[in-house]
Amino acid sequence: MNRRAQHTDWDHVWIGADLATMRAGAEPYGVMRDAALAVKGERIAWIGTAIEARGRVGQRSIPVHDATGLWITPGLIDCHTHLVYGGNRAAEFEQRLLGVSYEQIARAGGGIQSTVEATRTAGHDALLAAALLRARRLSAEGVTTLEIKSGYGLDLNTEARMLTVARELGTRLPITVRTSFLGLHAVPRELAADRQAFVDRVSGPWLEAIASARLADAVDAFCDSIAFKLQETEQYLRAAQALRLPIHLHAGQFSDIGAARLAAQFGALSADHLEYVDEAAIQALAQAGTVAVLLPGAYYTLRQTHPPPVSLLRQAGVPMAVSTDNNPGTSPCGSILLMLNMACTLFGLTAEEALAGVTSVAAQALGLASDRGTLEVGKRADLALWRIGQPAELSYSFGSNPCAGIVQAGTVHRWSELEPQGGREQVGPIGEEVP
Ligand code: DI6
Ligand code: FE
Repeated sequence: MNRRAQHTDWDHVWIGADLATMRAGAEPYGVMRDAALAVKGERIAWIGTAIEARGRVGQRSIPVHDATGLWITPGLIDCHTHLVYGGNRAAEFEQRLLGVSYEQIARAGGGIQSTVEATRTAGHDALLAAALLRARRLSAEGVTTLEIKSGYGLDLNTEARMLTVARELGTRLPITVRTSFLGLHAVPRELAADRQAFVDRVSGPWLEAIASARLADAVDAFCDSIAFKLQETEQYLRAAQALRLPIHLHAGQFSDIGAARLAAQFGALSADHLEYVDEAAIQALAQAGTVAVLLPGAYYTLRQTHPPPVSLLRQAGVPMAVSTDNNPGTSPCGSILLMLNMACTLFGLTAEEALAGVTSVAAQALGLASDRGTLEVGKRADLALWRIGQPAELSYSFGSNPCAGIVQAGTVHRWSELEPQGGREQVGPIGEEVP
């Protein structure tokens, strides 16, 4: 019998850290100071005071990590990304700097269509290599769960390839990947003359094929003035509902055509963007328990001026998540921490709401709230370790990364391993084992 198992129920314990548990309760951020957290297998096994932990550990041979001076939060959750794609759109960025709008570019056949071309021609390996780099950067900032959408294939083969690559990322990195089939993102060129044929195909045979290959954990659609109409979206969501697939919806990014209300009607897990949404729809989202996913990176990139109605969402009790929306067109953003800052500075979230937006609420947006998103005994041992003096620093500073390491499903990963080049110097000890 394993000596460790003989002596204790713990595989690892971090002692002396301050915890931002993100549990709802009296303390902001669910803070516990001078605390300890123990892990057994993939789960959090115990949380208590540092003093109590030292007593329990005694002479036993448990890997004890001195976490003095560190903060521990739940592993971060980036709940809305389009991280798998070919090429990039730097040339369109240059056009937009000259005054051409995103909508003009899209209507002229650029935008999403140009990424579709690049994604269709990229093979599996090229897509995977590019996506690995992007995902590693997020991982180095404490991300342990990542949602990835398809939607740049617009044919069944390429959509399936995108989702396959997304799933594969989860086996290459210490990250849980949740996939969404973004069936309705844009109409492909070859069906431009017959939108309905495309919607029928996506909602019928394609959705069935994706579902039966278990490539998607959920579905998504882009329901907006420059994308798909309410009725088209409804047809797709009905088909998804019949297959019992959970629903996310791009709603109100450019205009309010009633997409948020549709999300609520379908009991969607999340309605995303929500710059343009009326009060009645906000009430409907609250009633439905649908999470509002705020995406300040896209708002910033498009230089939009109409932020989501955060105080109305807050008053109505709609939970707010925050995400990168990592995509080549409107949010070529590799930093979840920058999104925390922008959610506060551009949208008016509190620093605590922003952190909840990438932990407890982001878990809810993915239907994973009972499993992760807070530090609680029994939850998955996905942790992020930080060299900060208080949790608000995660939202306050930008352009720097205080992540010291992560623990994913109970396994410890140091920051240096997660750097894209694999070798940046490690800055100081991160809860090194104490003999
Ligand atoms: N909304 C967005 O911001 C992205 N997709 C969507 O539905 C943009 C995608 C792109 O421009 O490539
Ligand atoms: Fe998006």
